[in-house]
Amino acid sequence: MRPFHEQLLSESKELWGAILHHPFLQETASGKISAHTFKTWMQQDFIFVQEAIPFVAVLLAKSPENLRTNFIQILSGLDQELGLFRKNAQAHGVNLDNLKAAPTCHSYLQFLMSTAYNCSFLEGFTVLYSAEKVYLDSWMEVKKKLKGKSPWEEFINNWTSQGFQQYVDWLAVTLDDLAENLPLRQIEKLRELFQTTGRYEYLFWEMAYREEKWPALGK
Ligand code: MP5
Repeated sequence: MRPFHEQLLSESKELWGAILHHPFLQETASGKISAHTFKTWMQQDFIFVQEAIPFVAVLLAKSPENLRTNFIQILSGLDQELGLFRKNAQAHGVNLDNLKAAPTCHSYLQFLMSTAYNCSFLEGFTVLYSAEKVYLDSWMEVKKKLKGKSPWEEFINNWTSQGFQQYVDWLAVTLDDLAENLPLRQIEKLRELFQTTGRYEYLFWEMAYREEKWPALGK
């Protein structure tokens, strides 16, 4: 039988295609993306990575003992990634203080935290795999189509590095192991969470590209 993570990906082909063809990624690769739009993503993703720390920490608390070391490493990686954002923000004059999550970023983070707290470890793990796989594939697409030198190179390199690819491969095979012999009802729940996460990822590029904002209706 096909590994579970491959089944998930093959069921999400259309969604993945839409993500990879998103103008945010295509224009980042071609160099057409406006600096303002890219900086909007930078700010929102900084918030996302900051809040991914408690998400992963709750998964760590629920994780089987043999996976704890991996989760400690994931947490440390996230902390280092915040440094990458701070360094690039300074270089490009981007403010990272007192940011407010835009509506999509806000709901995606609510979804992550509610999955971490209210669902099983495996359900949270599936969400983590989906989010990381989207980032690997998205930035790989940018790298593949890249024309010339990009001012956003450090971000492209971060999510296309060998270390990141190995980490996402590890998530995939670990998910396959954990999902083995699971009752169909539970498999269905994992499928749904995988897809929902992928849809939020699509919306995240949309949010950045359209520079989504809360309506200005008073405080
Ligand atoms: C990731 C991210 C990847 N930074 N932002 C979104 C919206 N989705 C996925 O996570 P990480 O922890 O930066 O590798």
